[in-house]
Amino acid sequence: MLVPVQAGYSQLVSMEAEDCALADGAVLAADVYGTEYPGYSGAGFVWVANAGTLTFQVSIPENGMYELSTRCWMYLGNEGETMLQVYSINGQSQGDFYIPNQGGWIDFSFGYAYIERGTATIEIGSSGSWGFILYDTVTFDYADMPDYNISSTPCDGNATTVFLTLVNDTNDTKMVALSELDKIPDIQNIGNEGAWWLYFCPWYGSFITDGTTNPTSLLYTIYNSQYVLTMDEMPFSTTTTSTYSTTTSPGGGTLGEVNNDGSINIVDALLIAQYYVGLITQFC
Ligand SMILES: [Ca+2]
Repeated sequence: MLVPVQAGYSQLVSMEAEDCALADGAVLAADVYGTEYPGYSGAGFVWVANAGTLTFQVSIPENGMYELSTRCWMYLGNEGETMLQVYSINGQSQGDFYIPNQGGWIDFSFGYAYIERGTATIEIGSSGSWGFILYDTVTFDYADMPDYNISSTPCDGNATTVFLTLVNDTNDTKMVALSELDKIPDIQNIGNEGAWWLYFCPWYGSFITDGTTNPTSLLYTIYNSQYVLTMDEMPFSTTTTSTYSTTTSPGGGTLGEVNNDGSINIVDALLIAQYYVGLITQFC
């Protein structure tokens, strides 16, 4: 069953952080060792020194993508430095998030997560968090995404979590890939969850041919998807690394040489792939 996700509902949760259940060292405060952090709302803020959790429960009305965000202040070190924070849904970590010190309160999004209908327990400051942060408010809402259709069959949530973690680790400045895998992610859920891996490379042999690890229908769908470039669609042979044949286009340029660096290589292929899925609109 496909369930459309729609933005525009009233916010599911919008609360003072200090109204969450606080544990493991998280405490309500109005200052930290006498230093004030003005501009908070409510009774104060939640001070998480080197450990502490904030927990709340939310009723998830339908399967879909949801977003957790917070107003917070990472107060340690110099501006620009970051501290790793983790949050979890129903006990499952949603990845590592490096919240920067920006010298004041900031609105920080923990990104999107696919959650199924029911009651979800959200925990901020889960195991692995470094702390040294203040939380003023917490917001949990439908993800503000286009009206994608969400498959009732979730893909590998761990794969999506890893993707988001890698993107966060590089401040979204590098592309990330599935260099090896057994099960190929569902292309619809890749789109739904925004986990746009640069490429995927499944193990060969029975992983492809047993009809179970990667069902034929999945292979057919993903290799024919408009969002997936297969090797035969590359502008050059991908089986040789020493010599490429080139073709001169009617306009005088060389087909496949999109960044004008004098050679046709994987960089051109990656640029074409980005262009194809709409991540860039021009090559130079
Ligand atoms: Ca507050």
